[in-house]
Amino acid sequence: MLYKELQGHPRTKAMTVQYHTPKLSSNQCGSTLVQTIDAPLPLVWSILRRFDNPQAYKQFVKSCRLSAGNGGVGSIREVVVVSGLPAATSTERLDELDDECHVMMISIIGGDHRLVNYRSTTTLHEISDGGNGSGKTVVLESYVVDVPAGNSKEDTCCFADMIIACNLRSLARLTEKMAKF
Ligand code: A8S
Repeated sequence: MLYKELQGHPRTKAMTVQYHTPKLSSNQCGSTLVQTIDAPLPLVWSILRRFDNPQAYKQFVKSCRLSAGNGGVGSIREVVVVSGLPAATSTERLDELDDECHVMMISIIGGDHRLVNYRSTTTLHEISDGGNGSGKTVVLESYVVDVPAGNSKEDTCCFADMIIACNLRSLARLTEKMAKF
């Protein structure tokens, strides 16, 4: 319902076409996830934009340190993931961070896991509150990734979707709690 409303919004429509219509080659898969958050966009952006601190809301991240840059575009982070996943580490680069349009793009460039050539784009969209400061935010996150040899597109996307959905729900829980204070 909210997403439908948003899609009708000209600016969001343009951003959806520009950022969330990935071109897939035959050995790739991808999808777009949506999360509505009952917290104002500036608050959600302040948490999301911290490339150096994904563990603020990503529950599968055990630790993270920057190996290049200071959190701006071109920075590289070394992520260690919690145990129990088919992965241990991930090396990720910040490709775009647009504080005006609220666009963040990340590439996974290495690490010990199966999501090769993973690239994601996350954008935030404000649902207007009529000026009383109680605005909501819609998060759109899309990604493209290579399908590993011996895996199906469905299984690969199902795995990535599960992680992203957890991340977005956790971002919602955190910022909704912060918004109450
Ligand atoms: C993100 C998105 C994803 C992260 C995946 C899909 C990952 O960090 C985890 C398990 C893996 O097998 C791959 O925005 C990788 O974080 C939790 C280590 C990359």
